[in-house]
Amino acid sequence: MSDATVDYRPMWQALGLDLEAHDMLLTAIPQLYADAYLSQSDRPEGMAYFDFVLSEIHGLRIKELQDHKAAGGTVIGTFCLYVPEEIIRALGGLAVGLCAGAEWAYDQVEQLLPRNTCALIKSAMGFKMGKVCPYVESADLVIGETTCDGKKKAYELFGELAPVYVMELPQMKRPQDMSLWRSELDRLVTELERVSGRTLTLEALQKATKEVNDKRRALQRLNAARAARPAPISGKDALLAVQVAFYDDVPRFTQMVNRIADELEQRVAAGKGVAPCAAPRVLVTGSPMSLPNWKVHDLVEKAGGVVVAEELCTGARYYEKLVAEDASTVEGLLDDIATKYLDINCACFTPNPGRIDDVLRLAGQYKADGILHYALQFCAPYQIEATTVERAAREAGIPVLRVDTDYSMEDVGQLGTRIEAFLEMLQG
Ligand code: BJ8
Repeated sequence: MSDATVDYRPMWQALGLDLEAHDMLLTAIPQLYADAYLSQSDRPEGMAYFDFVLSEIHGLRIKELQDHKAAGGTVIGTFCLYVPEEIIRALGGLAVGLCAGAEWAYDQVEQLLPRNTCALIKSAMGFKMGKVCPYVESADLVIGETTCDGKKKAYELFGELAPVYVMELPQMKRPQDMSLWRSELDRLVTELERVSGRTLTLEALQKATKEVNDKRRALQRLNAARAARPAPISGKDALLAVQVAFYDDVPRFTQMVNRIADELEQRVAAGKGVAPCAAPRVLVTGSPMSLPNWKVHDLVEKAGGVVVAEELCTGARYYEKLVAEDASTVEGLLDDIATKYLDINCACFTPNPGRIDDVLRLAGQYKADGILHYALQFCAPYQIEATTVERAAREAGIPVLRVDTDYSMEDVGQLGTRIEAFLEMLQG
């Protein structure tokens, strides 16, 4: 995962990484990536950018973060879609997603957290405790949020290992919840002003809002092309683009994704796809899939299906909604940011009818033949809400497969068999 011609080890050492353990991580990921990604045929040429980003994700990108800090900026770690990147950027911060998608140092983690904690939380804690994540080690501040009980409580322990600030996220969407949420944005501004030593200005917030909106617009374009039959890009590649959106330089990412979108639009016009027209089309919905978690997409696509959309935080929930750009005061723009973010439909909210609407709408828009509901084991919000999603989808006549899994590879054989049977049923 790094340019062999550049020696990043002094940088990793200065960040306090456990170099031996980190070497093991850097040896494992490229093989997994090659097996899942580089083995695909007919990939869009623009995906070469993402191959490069992945190869440098612990190298060049970390160097960029250090350069940014040396020039007076900050690096802010986040774990949730509700944390507004616009405010972080407007105060000279670079936001980096810290959710992790691989098992690491679970032996240490399980001394702090119960074994039956979701893989996302255990993994994030494991990357920190195992000292293998240069992103968390670069962070001047980690922003948590009161979403699910697991994360909420884990932040208390995480705060013993890194500087953590927790936003209070309401669990309902009534007017009084919006007032609370809006006041939380003011608290966040104060905290980020403290950490950065800067003052929030309208100009900086407008610029950051436009940049982040442009990133989302580029992802909207890329994903809109997936509605075509045949699909012009694999689900795995589209998932990767959103996963990388949480780490990459914003303007560069936007430019590269727009380039891929141009290519996909040409492919659609030419009727060129990555899977046959008859390949069963699957919408995936549920818990987030953080890098390098592409397990379910890989299984679906190796079994002959194609994932055409994700109702996930690493999918449509991330890029579909934009912040209104016309406010002329800081307060007004913060109101618009609050509105956009509270409109995300996470299963941590109750009730959460917007997610059901989103799932059905996306299934129609992307011509999905079936829905795969993916939940991490011990993720109560998504595991329980799966019942509501399944009921609504069946009423709409859309077949559903429920998959509860984790980051291990132990269930791959059994999952593969279930997915193959589901795809056969969709074709029959
Ligand atoms: S907006 S989905 S990123 S809270 S998988 S830790 S919910 S037990 S990550 Fe999430 Fe924000 Fe919602 Fe998205 Fe808990 Fe479930 Fe684990 Fe989860």
